[in-house]
Amino acid sequence: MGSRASTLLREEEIEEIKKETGFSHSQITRLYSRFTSLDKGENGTLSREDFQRIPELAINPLGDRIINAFFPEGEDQVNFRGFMRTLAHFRPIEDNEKNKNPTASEPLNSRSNKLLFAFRLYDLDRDDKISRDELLQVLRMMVGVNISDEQLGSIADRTIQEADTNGDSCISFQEFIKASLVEANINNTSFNHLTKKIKILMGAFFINATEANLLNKLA
Ligand SMILES: [Ca+2]
Ligand SMILES: [Ca+2]
Repeated sequence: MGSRASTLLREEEIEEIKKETGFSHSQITRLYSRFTSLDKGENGTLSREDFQRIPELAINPLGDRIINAFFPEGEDQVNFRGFMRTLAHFRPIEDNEKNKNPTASEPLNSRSNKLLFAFRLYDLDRDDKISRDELLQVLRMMVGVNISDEQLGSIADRTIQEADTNGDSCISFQEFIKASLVEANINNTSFNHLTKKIKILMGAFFINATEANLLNKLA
């Protein structure tokens, strides 16, 4: 067993995390005990391997991408504070209303922060643009095996065409926001269910609906 002291969360830390993330006191203590149970090294941080033990992430087609999002660039450990900051993106948007604090900066679970989080799941090379290749990689993870490369390619092309307003064949964050706001106007029947999936994938809804499960599983 690890030392007891390292598994205690100080009251003032809870307050700070509460302010920063919008989680309630009881959610924070629950997630802390989940965090420590995942922390097999008992050193107050989680590694990628620790995350892979979360069943919800292990079966999620984007699990690796989501796990990646917990880690600051170039680091392979995340502490409880960072863990909570990332998880805060998964809180439903409507929770903001309950804990409204007019002096606070934009909450991590705001629509635009959720979209930025989703955007970064695509933008692997972090050049602030989603290339055709990056889009294809995610599509491949999401749609499974029954779609030919050719079909996937044309879905990627179409999605980029739709979203790309400055003609650089990539999707910037601004274009991503706009594309996520615009309701489906593609109505080609053979791609219908897939385009729906892509729309869901691209919007904040994706973070809300699919990934809220992650929070439920953890808390
Ligand atoms: Ca990129
Ligand atoms: Ca563009």
